[in-house]
Amino acid sequence: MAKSTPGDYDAVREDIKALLHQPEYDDGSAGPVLVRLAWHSAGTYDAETDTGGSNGAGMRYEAEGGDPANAGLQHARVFLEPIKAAHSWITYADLWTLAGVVAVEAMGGPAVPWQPGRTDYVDDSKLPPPGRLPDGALGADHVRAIFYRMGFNDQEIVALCGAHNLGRCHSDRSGFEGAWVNNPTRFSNQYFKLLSGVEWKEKTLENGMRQFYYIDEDSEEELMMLPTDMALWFDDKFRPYVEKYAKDKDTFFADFSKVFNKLLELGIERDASGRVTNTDNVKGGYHS
Ligand code: DDH
Repeated sequence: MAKSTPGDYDAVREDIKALLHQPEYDDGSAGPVLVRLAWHSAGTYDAETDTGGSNGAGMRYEAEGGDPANAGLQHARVFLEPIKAAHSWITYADLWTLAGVVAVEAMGGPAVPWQPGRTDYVDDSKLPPPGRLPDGALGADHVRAIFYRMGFNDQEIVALCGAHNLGRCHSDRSGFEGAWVNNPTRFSNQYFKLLSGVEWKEKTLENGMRQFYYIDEDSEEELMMLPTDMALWFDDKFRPYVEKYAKDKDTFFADFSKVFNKLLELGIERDASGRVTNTDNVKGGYHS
């Protein structure tokens, strides 16, 4: 990996793309876990107190990284270490969010607008407490409570959850098991087609976790949904968006692009030129 001049984000993008192919890992791609890293780095945001969010890359520290919801994301961070080593000028907070955006597009998804400028300063007073991320075992009320806290509406919640077209659950990480779709390294609207189009049955895993399953007729592969995924289908206000995205891939892609960018911008303040203005408000913070 060649070193780059500060600000050469295209060089970083190229190196992220080159590391996505990981024959020994999961379904052969680092993409899904990188998307999850980007989401979890940002999804701690609380609009009311203006705490959490991707600024600060707090997951490097035990207080946030040790949240059980973040189990397994060390794989994503380790994948990105050679990139940080080659392009040492980029902040972790920018690298993690950029990697998610690059992965979505490289796996066939939409281009997502991405702006740099996040800081790695950790403001202790803004560190999110554990428990800010959603719990897959719960229902629609919980999903709304989590995403309304970040400032999203019902349509945006459904669009964001379409990311479960990617990757899989690991019993040693979340306790859930399996992939949502047949081709979990290809971004599409298949998740919504399955959610709305087939019959899901409930089962309890040996570890006591409850999830939903469907045996795909062609591949005979068992696919899964979390209780929170099913909640999008069972809930009268979420369901119309599931139906819309199942029918209309282009609208899903356009909406996902917008809302993934919004997620990654939570808590980032910018001036008219796009420069981040809240990188130095380090109250009792420390520099990494
Ligand atoms: Fe998710 N997610 N997610 N998710 N998520 C898991 C995996 C992945 C929930 C729970 C889980 C989003 C929303 C929710 C991705 C992206 C996104 C796993 C499995 C659980 C559990 C973890 C493991 O065992 O390895 C819940 C609950 C919600 C919710 O909305 C209520 C959102 C919004 C995104 C996003 O990116 C915008 C991705 C990608 C994965 C696959 C990771 C992998 O390693 O593969």
